[in-house]
Amino acid sequence: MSQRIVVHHLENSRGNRAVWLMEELGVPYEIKMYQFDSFTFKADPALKKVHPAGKSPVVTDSDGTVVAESGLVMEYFGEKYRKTADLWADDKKGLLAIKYGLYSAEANFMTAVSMVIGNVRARQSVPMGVSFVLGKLLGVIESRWAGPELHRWLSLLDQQIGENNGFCCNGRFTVADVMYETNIYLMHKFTPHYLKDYDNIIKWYEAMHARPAFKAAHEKISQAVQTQLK
Ligand SMILES: N[C@@H](CCC(=O)N[C@@H](CS)C(=O)NCC(=O)O)C(=O)O
Repeated sequence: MSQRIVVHHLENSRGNRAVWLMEELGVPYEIKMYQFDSFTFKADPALKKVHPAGKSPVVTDSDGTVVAESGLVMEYFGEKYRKTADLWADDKKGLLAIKYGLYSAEANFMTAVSMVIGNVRARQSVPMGVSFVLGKLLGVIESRWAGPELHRWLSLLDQQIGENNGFCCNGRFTVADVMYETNIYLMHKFTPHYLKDYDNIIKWYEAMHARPAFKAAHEKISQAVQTQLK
């Protein structure tokens, strides 16, 4: 069986990573759009027919292989196309650095991002009467645990970028940059004040968004939303 790669993408989701990756790799692919349920914020159950986790991103390769988890999508396709697009590494040190990026972006780092954003949004949405007490409690969680934890990962990323020629690792653009962009995008959108002291991250983030492949990915996602969801 040989067909095009299909990126199964939920609107406004980590699925952006997979589309951007395809553009950087320069391979033929198509986007199949799915929607979040506006009440439960869960994905369209149709995604479970592609992979039982039912989450985005999930990618069907041209031979029918299904790859779920954004980190694994980066690894599988980065490795597969390493000869035609240099987003991967062949040496042990380089591979470890890339894989560290793939694991850490979705593990502790994303947990801290979710905690802080969830906390800030919860404080904004609690009803007036309970907001004082609940707000205080959430504020303590953020200032004592989630905030410092997030700063730990932001400091480390900022340092990595400073030591790697303006990229996340290996002194050049790799799949790890694609992965971390979503973390910073979320911070930028919901809690930008957290980023203000991280000059390397801010410069890197702007450079990522200026990449032709990044722009092309977002253009294709907009077209897919228009043609498939509206
Ligand atoms: N660790 C997974 C997370 C995937 C994930 O949680 N995706 C969200 C969108 S950003 C999703 O599909 N949510 C819908 C749902 O949970 O039903 C990855 O990196 O791919």
